[in-house]
Amino acid sequence: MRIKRAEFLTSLTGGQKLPEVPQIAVVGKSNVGKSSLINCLCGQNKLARVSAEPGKTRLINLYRINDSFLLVDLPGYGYARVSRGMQEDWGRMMDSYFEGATRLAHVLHLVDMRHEPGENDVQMQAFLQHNRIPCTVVATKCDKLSRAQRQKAVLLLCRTLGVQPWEVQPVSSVTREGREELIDRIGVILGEEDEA
Ligand SMILES: Nc1nc2c(ncn2[C@@H]2O[C@H](COP(=O)(O)OP(=O)(O)OP(=O)(O)O)[C@@H](O)[C@H]2O)c(=O)[nH]1
Ligand SMILES: [Mg+2]
Repeated sequence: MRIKRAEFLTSLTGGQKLPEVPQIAVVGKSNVGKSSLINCLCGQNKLARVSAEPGKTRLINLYRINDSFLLVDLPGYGYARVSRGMQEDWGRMMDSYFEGATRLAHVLHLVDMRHEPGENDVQMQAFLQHNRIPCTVVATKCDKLSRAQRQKAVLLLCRTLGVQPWEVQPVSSVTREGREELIDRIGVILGEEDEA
């Protein structure tokens, strides 16, 4: 697959009806690189807003790709400095997204490759597995690790999150490593969705 067209569609706070088109959702801890990955996949650097400050994306942002599917940038979890009220808002937004997303084809679960997954990463992966939501673990910021460190990190991700090595895709939004592989994977997923 090639990403030929990408445009911002709208922001939601949860509860609104979602467009009836296939969706690929991006989840992960705050600051893991979700918005950067969307920009990298789309080959644009200002489509999604990136910030060195965690907690930048606080809404559900929808991007329309090739007029055929949506990339969904979900707000990050685990940002310690938000109030309890905001954490509850986050939970409600996520619940309402997953309940309403009848055309959810796949989730990209982003985890920073440099660190051991945290409790909330484990919980997110368990939620996806429990709800049988097909998922790829995207190991971000791979540019920061050597080849040997990456191998170790992938094994650690598999062990702590309970996934298989082929379900993990290392990427870097800086060097664009792993980008083609991820786009091909999305192409296959959407192709299967078309046939279903
Ligand atoms: N070295 C490196 N830095 C990255 C990469 N991806 C993102 N970053 C940096 O990580 C920081 C956070 O990136 P964002 O894309 O805003 O992260 P996010 O997950 O969307 O964050 P929230 O919206 O706050 O949840 C920024 O400073 C990015 O420049 C990567 O692949 N490699
Ligand atoms: Mg973001």
